[in-house]
Amino acid sequence: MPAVLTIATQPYSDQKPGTSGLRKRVPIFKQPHYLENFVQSIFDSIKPPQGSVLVLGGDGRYYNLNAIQVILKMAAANGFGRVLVGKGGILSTPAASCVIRKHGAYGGIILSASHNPGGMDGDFGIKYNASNGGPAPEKLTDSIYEMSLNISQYRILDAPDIDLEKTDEVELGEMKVSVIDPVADYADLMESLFDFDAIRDLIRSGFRIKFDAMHAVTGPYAREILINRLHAPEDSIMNAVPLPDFGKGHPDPNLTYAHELVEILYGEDAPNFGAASDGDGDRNMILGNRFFVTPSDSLAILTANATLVPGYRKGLSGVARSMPTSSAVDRVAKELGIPCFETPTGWKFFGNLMDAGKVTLCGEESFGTGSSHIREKDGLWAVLFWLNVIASKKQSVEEIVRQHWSNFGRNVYSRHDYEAIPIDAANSVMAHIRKEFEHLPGNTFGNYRVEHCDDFSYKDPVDESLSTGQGLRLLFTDGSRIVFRLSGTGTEGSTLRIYLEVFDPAIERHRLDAQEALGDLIKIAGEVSQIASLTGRNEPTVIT
Ligand code: VG1
Ligand code: CO
Repeated sequence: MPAVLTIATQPYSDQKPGTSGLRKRVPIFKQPHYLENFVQSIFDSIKPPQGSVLVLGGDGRYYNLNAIQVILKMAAANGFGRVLVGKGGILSTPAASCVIRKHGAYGGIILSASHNPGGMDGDFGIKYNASNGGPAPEKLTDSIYEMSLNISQYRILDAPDIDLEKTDEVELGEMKVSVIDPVADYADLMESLFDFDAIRDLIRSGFRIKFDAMHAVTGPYAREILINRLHAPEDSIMNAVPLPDFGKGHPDPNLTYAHELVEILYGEDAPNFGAASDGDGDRNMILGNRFFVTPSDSLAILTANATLVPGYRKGLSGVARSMPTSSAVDRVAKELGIPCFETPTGWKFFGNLMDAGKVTLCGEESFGTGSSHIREKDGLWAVLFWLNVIASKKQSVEEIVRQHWSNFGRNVYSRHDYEAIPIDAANSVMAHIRKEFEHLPGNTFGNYRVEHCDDFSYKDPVDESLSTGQGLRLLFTDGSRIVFRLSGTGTEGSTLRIYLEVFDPAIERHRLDAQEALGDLIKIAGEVSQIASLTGRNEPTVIT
């Protein structure tokens, strides 16, 4: 029997999990005991009962396999009875959530830095998901951080690496390791929710789709679901082989980073439908022929059409969106007579609402949409939902969106990101805005009158926990909004996000370009934040 080693270690001071787990550059993760410290801090916080089951996998980026071998040996030395690990070390974030729930695991560790670039000099990340399949709540991430600041030793089994390349069951000390097919459980779940016959008919009728896996984790999932099960032609998927550096790309499905797909959908002989997902498979971008669907609209449209999909035929118990997400879905919820919750950014806040049966669908402006089928956002699920709605309504993406706008009005929306600003400069912008907020209520900027300013805080309606400092909101009397927020997922300097929203009830103006329609708000945001003078930046890095 291999021996359990107890290794002495020193704490690091920078292991505070952000919006979704601990995300750092690879060289930081490679420091002595850095990964081990964090993993031991997770185990010391969750205190797994002897014999518990753990799910383990990642998005295939550089360092994924090294980390998995370490975590397996640490799990064996910390009393786990079994680990379910994806073959090749692969598990998308939604698939991991699915596997945790289906197999009644105590929890799961997902190795991913999501949409951040990978490779030797790229980013790496690790997050813990609880037995409901969802991201660790703040209480738990705080405890993990606390443990990491006080750690003095970790436990690991002295054993050789195991073979992750074939599905098999092997022993690691007293623990069992099941190397599982990373796709099967997830694909079965999708088939149970959506009308695969109708989608197959749609594709057989000549409806052309293009899915860009961006050389990240969704490649094998898209192949099994879209090609093998839905019989889409081979050229319906692109960049479908996961690579450790994502082919040097930035696996972030938006108009800037998924430009290869965007060019195809806006080019000659474009397909009818385009979609992309991110590094770990939880995000989605939806495109029609020469048409972009904003994620906030997508959430509203899926909500309005949910009963067309078998898995949601009985209706929704409620919906939720993160605070910066546009209020398009609020209008739909009102019409359907169901509750709509507004949570802070990040998926961890949706879990309690779903566990309590209060919401069925939820989403974020950052290309994240999902439902209570798991406890993470889910990229391919959103793609299949759209395909199911299209198959049922027999309309194009653009027709569906325009009809939605004429029924509900349009929440014109955009996010401007200023990436990698020096931390001090970003903090001074936020401090400046806070100060401005003291005297802004009642002021007018052209046609816009400020109704209210605050720093968003949220009291969880289920466990009553309070989360403060979740974004500076500038709310106008006509329902328009500007939100300023610092990212919790970047690894270089600070990323400042500015979220802009106006409501446009008039169908005639719906052809206006979003940046044009938001022009006044963009100016107000610049004036209130003084971002140009405080950071030297005149333009956002990314506009979505
Ligand atoms: C970003 C998004 C947020 C999302 C988070 C994780 O966070 O804005 O909506 O939940 O990424 O997404 P931030 O703190 O950088 O704004 V992912 O695909 O990591 O799982
Ligand atoms: Co992601």
